[in-house]
Amino acid sequence: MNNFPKGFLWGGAIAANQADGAYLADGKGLTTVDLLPTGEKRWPIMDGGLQSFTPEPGEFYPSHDAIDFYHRYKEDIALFAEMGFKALRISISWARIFPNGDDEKPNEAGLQFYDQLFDELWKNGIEPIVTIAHFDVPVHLVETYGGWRNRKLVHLFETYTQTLFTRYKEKIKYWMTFNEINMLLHAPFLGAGLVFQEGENRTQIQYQAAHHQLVASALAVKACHETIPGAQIGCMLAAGTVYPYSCNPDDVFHAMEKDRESFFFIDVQSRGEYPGYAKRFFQDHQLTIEMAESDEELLKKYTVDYIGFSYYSSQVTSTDPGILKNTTGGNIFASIDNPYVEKSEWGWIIDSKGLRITANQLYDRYQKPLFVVENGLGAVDQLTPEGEIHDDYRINYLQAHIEEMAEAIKDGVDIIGYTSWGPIDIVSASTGEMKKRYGYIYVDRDNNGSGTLKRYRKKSFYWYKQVIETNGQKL
Ligand code: BGP
Repeated sequence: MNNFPKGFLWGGAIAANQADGAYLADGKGLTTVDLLPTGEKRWPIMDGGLQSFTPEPGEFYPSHDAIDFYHRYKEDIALFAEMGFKALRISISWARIFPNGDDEKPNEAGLQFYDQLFDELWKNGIEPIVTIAHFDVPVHLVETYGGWRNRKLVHLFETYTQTLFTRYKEKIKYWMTFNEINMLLHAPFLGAGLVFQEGENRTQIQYQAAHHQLVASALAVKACHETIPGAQIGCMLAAGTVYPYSCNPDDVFHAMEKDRESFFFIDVQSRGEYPGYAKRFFQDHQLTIEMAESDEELLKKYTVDYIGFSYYSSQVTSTDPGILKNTTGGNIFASIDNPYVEKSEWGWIIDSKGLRITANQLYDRYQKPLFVVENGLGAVDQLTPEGEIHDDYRINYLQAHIEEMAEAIKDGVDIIGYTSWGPIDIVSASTGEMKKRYGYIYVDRDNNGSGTLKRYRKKSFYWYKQVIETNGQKL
């Protein structure tokens, strides 16, 4: 018997830049993700390495239309409601509210869009969970201030968050500050609007930008608690425990260091101070983080209420260069092959037990409620002539992960909800592709932007409906 608590928040998670489209509608400004084409240029830009964004003929920008959730959200919410969703995690696009990021006044049309979206969700009995920043920084802030390397963004973000809390205080209880805050280290343009110039010390800039986001996050916690009594505001980590390749103590220590590279952010957001190992890292690498006088106090005082995290895979690491060279799986979840588990078509390790391990690790470390806000399998789906999709592989993945989440709950871990990633097919963040699908709902759109955008229920749609109906008893 699984023992998911009563009121467990079953649902799904999407992000504005991957679902909405309508990229310049109703006064929205351009964001960083709007500059990411599919194809070979995508990764160098996400990595902060490309300084020219001039489009080349024939380049395709998937975020510009995405799946047009902006205009079709009512139809999509009806489908989520049919599955029995208790919660939908969405993100607000900063540039819909402040088109340039530093405008004097917010864009009323943008604010109204979210009012309508939240009302529609509540009408359907679905609790909206809001991520305040999910990868899309207004381009103007990158061009004018250099993105999050500049402290000015802390204050601009404060204005943005305060605007949201004031406007939506009656509608939103669960907030999250920065999606996968540690992604700033792996995809700095995506995570923090960073573009590096020749010869710059990347690491220095990344940790300075991280400090700014950490302070901005603490200020958001403060404003949220002051504005909305009873609201919960969390952080969000791209989690996934790192295994040592061998029991060689060097490998074990290295795996711990890799884990800490991510935990660093949550140590600050949840425990309220820079950990000793980070201070040592800064010293060893001659990094100096500029802080304002009040920063340490702010970080200490305004820690998060819960820990949101995404879990897609675990990783394996080693200190042996001969073994390390067997690393595959792209830039974000690159890992040495793990012979005990399978891999996805994109080379991401599929390790359901890793979710139980990760959840236990996070709970041991922070002793705060956890929220699994992303999990899922990116796969290629085939639409049959009858309009069906037999995605048993997806069901198997999710089933195994939900089972391990149930085990973690039995271990005593406090988990408040599960919003699987991309309940409706959306644009892939890492590749910009449509063919990497996560949904219970298929969207007729291909990698080049063709397709009717029609929605189809996959086999997993009916499966997940039953999971929710039985509160996880029937998997
Ligand atoms: C996380 C992001 C999401 C999402 C997911 C799946 O890193 O928070 O935005 O897209 O990964 O990744 P992908 O779309 O690259 O398969």
